[in-house]
Amino acid sequence: MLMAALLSGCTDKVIVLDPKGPIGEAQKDLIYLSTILCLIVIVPVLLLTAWVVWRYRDKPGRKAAYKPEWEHNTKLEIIWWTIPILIIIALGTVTVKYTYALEPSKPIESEKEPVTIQVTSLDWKWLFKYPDEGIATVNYVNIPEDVPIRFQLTSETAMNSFWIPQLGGQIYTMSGMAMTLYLQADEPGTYYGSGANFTGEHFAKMTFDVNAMPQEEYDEWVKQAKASGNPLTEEGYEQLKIPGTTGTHTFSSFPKGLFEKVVNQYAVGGSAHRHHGAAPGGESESRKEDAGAKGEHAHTPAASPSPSGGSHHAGH
Ligand SMILES: [Cu+2]
Repeated sequence: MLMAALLSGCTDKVIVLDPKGPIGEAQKDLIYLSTILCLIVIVPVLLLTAWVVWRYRDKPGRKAAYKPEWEHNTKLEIIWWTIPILIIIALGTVTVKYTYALEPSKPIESEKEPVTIQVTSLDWKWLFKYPDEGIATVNYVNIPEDVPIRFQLTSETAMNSFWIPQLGGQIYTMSGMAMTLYLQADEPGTYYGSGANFTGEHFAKMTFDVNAMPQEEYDEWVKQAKASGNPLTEEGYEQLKIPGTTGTHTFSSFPKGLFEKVVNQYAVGGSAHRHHGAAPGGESESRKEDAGAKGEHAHTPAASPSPSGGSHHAGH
């Protein structure tokens, strides 16, 4: 609960427990379930601790038997082994089930086609690129409601963490690799987004609004953004890379392949491999159709001598 209180940030609501999408909803259920299972242990233990200390305290004229050699009681052993084993089995089952169900790169079931948004964390701003629409934004992101959003994420600089608490859990943005995260907003609204990983001086200013809106409104916004005549150029991107803060921006276009270029910038000869965040049950098949597939996960050759190299992932 203290955690929950801390996660609420500056609002009066605990936003993590007020989800507005299917992923956040499922994660809320998991938070409640595991909290309840833990409370089954914690509450009796704390109460018994206080009671035992009081009940068996030393006092003048005590008549309790003195049994320093006592060591075994079958009935007690059965009680305090069975209950934890059952709780661990329940907690384990639930966790495994949700871990697979909520795999970040697993597409959200929907009859609507997902919208792809490429996210890049910079010092200290967020760049969002819409490869299908050909537009880009800085420090805010508009999405259609009730449509799965496929976020592809990387970092131009230090590792950061992309988090929209009301839509779902955080995922890291890392330089030299791309992660995939599916989220969806079930209702229109403005949701708080943030960089949840300390990245230096103006880290606290790396917040952004996620505006979920009806499809027609979204389409209208895309049209307006395209017509705004404010392209993000190569030079413009170089400017964005300079550490500093900035407001929100809307770009009518962006350099083609910029996301892939950022992801592959440390890979010599563009040799890249991918596997992080692969959907359960077949990383290669299900990922092939991903846009920017080559950038899905690249490591520097120094760390990864062959594209299929095995052990270089220890540590993340
Ligand atoms: Cu990796």
